[in-house]
Amino acid sequence: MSNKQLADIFYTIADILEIEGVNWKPVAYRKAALSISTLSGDISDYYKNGKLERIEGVGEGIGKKIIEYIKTGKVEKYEELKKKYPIDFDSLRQVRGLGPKKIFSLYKSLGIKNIDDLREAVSKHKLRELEGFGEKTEANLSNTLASVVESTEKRVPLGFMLESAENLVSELRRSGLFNKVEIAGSTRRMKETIGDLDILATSNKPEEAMRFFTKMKEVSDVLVSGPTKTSVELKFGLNCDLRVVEDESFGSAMQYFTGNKEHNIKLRRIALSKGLKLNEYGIFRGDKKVAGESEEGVYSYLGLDYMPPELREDTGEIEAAQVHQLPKLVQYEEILGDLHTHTNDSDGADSLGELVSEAKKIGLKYIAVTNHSYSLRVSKGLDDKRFEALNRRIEALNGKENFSVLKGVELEILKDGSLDLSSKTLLGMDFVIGALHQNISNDRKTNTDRLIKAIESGKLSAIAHPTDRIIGERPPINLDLDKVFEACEKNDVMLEINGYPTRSDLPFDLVKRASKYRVKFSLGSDSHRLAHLRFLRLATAIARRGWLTKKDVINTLTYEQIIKLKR
Ligand code: DGT
Ligand code: CA
Ligand code: CA
Repeated sequence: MSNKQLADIFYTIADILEIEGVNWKPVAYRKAALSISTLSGDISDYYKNGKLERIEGVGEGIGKKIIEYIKTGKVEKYEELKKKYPIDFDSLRQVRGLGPKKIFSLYKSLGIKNIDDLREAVSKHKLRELEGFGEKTEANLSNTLASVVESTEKRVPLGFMLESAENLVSELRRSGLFNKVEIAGSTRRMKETIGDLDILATSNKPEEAMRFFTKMKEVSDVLVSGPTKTSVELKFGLNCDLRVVEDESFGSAMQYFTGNKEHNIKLRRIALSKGLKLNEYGIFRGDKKVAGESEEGVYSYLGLDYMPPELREDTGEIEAAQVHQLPKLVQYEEILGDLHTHTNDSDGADSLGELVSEAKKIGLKYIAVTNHSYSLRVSKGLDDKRFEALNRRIEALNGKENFSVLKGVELEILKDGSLDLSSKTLLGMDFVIGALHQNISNDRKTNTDRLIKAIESGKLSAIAHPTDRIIGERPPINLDLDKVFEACEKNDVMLEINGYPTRSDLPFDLVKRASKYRVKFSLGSDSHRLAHLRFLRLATAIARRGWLTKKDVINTLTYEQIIKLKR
């Protein structure tokens, strides 16, 4: 029983209701499913604390289904619908270009129930004869299928877990049973998704300390228990390894258990080439330990500059550290504002006033309010007139108490590459993020041309979540990214790094690739409720993982500097 399973049940109910032509309900189920899959705590705890209705999109009807699931492990309506439609929607939904109706028509005509059936049908060229498919669609599907994420690997987006992980560490520290407690592993590297949580500690009372850990309220099950390593399952849907090491090895243990594996292997090779041995206990010359207490000491003994955890992915950081050429990464504290947020004027949960006061509270100097434009009907997009009114409200707020708001929009790029609002409205905006959300083709050239036409319009500040992938849900759009980056360079259009956990888009490797062009990056949380503003930190992490420096990221500029940027 988990948040994800329940969310999948609701997504499937939505898909089936859509096939049956039911109005509105599919949207409601999808909204609830999205909220549930992004909760930071266990859904049953929300129920126990009487907080179900506080979850966005959960009203009375859906609330009842959640309670039914918590009590019985099942949702009767789902079981009924599944009997009528024995289709694996969870996997087929991940294939870009396949909506519920297409999935159903594949089932009706070819008996396709899951990804394997679909792969087989595509390889036997059975789709080209079907109405609404054809040879080109078949070829595109064949490409898309190759990149569908295998759902067997259970990884969770870092952003949904980070705060819970940090709270857990704080609690361990407060117990007084540890000398040091630190997060290691992929979480310390701020990797976009994490497989499990690794925590390192030192303690004078390891047995008592481990006992404290296994009894914590966040722990649902103890998998392995010992004085140096204990593994548990956490209620928020993640396994966690806690290792207790000696104080004098803490630095090498941090180095080793932060990884990643490839980075570690390369370091060990360097150690060997210098006649040294490197492991999680230290660096050794023969039997003599020569480093290991601090992580800096480990790197410097190997002749390497210290590198921030975000860089440790073996993508050139070790070679750069050998010749003192590591980039000076943009710092978390240098980010002054958030350049992608929504209010309840479109599909956000909170009002402009609430969003602004929360942003101030967490120390930001400005935000861009970037609600959806008219054509994104599911998100209550605004037309020219409503933007006009909203912008007047923003102007009235502006400049008070050392805080500023940019008039912005997350603008639909229409099917033919034209823009969704009038030139007049767009000229009145401070920050325009162009986005592809609808009518995405499987054809690379079609998508690329469409996006480039918008980039060349001279009206965009940035491209929102450029690949449009959703982790665990759908692969990136089929795009010629180098052409897109080149067009951005030529037309002075920025690339967004969207920190919303399931987006994390651009991903870090593409950030690094894009930075070879003369382009700037804008960071945004894509916040749809107050608590989401914290995802800006995840966008900064991706910028750092993509080797960006202060001058690459425009959120390091002041409000006055940003509104002066030419567009
Ligand atoms: P994850 O949990 O899949 O998100 O990724 P990590 O990087 O946290 O990996 P995990 O939890 O398996 O291991 C924690 C760290 O331990 C990893 O970052 C590097 C180190 N490590 C794990 N396996 C190996 C290995 O076979 N060789 C070396 N040298 N280091 C390893
Ligand atoms: Ca891990
Ligand atoms: Ca681990």
